[in-house]
Amino acid sequence: MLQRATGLLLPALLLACGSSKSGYVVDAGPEGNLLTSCGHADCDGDGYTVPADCDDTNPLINPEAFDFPTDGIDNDCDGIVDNPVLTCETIPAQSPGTPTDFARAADLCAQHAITNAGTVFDPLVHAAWGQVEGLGPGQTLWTSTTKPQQVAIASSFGQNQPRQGKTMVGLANGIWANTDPRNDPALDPAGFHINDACSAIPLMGQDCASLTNGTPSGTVNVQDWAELTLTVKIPSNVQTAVFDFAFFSSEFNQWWNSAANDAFFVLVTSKGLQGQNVAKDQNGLAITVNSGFFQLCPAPPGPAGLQESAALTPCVGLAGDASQSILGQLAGTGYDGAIAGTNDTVQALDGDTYVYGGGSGWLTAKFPVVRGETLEMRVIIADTFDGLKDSAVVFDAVRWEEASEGGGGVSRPNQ
Ligand SMILES: [Ca+2]
Ligand SMILES: [Ca+2]
Ligand SMILES: [Ca+2]
Ligand SMILES: [Ca+2]
Repeated sequence: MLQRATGLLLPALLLACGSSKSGYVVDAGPEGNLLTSCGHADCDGDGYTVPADCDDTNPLINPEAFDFPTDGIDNDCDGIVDNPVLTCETIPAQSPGTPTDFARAADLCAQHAITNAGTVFDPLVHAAWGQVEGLGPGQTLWTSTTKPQQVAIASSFGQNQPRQGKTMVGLANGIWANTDPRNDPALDPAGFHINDACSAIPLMGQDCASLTNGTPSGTVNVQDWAELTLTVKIPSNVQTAVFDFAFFSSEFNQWWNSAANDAFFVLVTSKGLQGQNVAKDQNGLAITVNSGFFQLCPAPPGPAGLQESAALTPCVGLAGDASQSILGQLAGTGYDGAIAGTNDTVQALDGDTYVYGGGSGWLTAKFPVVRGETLEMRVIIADTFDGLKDSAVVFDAVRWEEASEGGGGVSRPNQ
């Protein structure tokens, strides 16, 4: 085919086809313009030929691209410029649904255009429930699987609505949506635990430190594991993956600033990451009751006596931090300290009265990806130390950005 080449385009075109049999041939056109022709079928090297490739000069435009809805370009070559963003909830035939149903609830949707395989491009390659294995007491093999009662495709959680579409993923390290997560029993058999969770999961140094309140250690144990494992094909024009989540824990505030903190991880294995967590605070620690995003009021590290109800009364479960809208995001979740008919304080064994329950509020995580790569995301919530006092997470709106975000990170979206 013939293409009109500009001075800017020509070097790129020559480079793109330099290794081909014939490459671009450059001729003077009738008006003195430079005309180029490509001597083979896939001039931009994106694996697609005309007409499936509706722009064979641009490797970012092809049926495996995501059609960004505001750029005026038919990025995915389905013949429609700027397709509306799809949502793809499925109604499970049987509760709680398959891992694939959960991935669809998180908005990993088949797209529009037909690939070389003859199917619609689908960023969801595979979904599965995860588990963690280790040696428990007596050196017996122990496995904590994701149990059906720990997971839900949720249309709401308290007052929290899905960030995209009509449903979202709910995971808990106890029974999902229990009205009193403080008093939920452990789901794994009593006495079983993993003696070295950091190597069993596995977790890198900084991620392991999240489980041990900042002290790198291999001795922490975990229980009541819930994990949705997603294998994802990144669209051919995407350099940043994005998702939203909100974490809630009844460990707060009794177990604030201790190693008995539950944690949320999204561990990514890709061309650039080797199983590291991409949902972390500004200090690089996972989202736990000790992370920066959790302690919204007062600001970390908080005043002396934070463990006491008096210090937290204006912050959690009562007045809340209105500027962050967190109180509203706790209401009705079971993590808002408001057990029906009672107040939101609990007497601890040491006689202290503490406020229970809190959350991170909705957060947005971004991480760098390589265009067209296939990666694995392990979306995990787990108990640490023991299986008591639950935490929960909602996970939603997996989406893409064309530009590179550098190292990525977590931020609070505009409410
Ligand atoms: Ca092509
Ligand atoms: Ca192309
Ligand atoms: Ca399109
Ligand atoms: Ca577009």
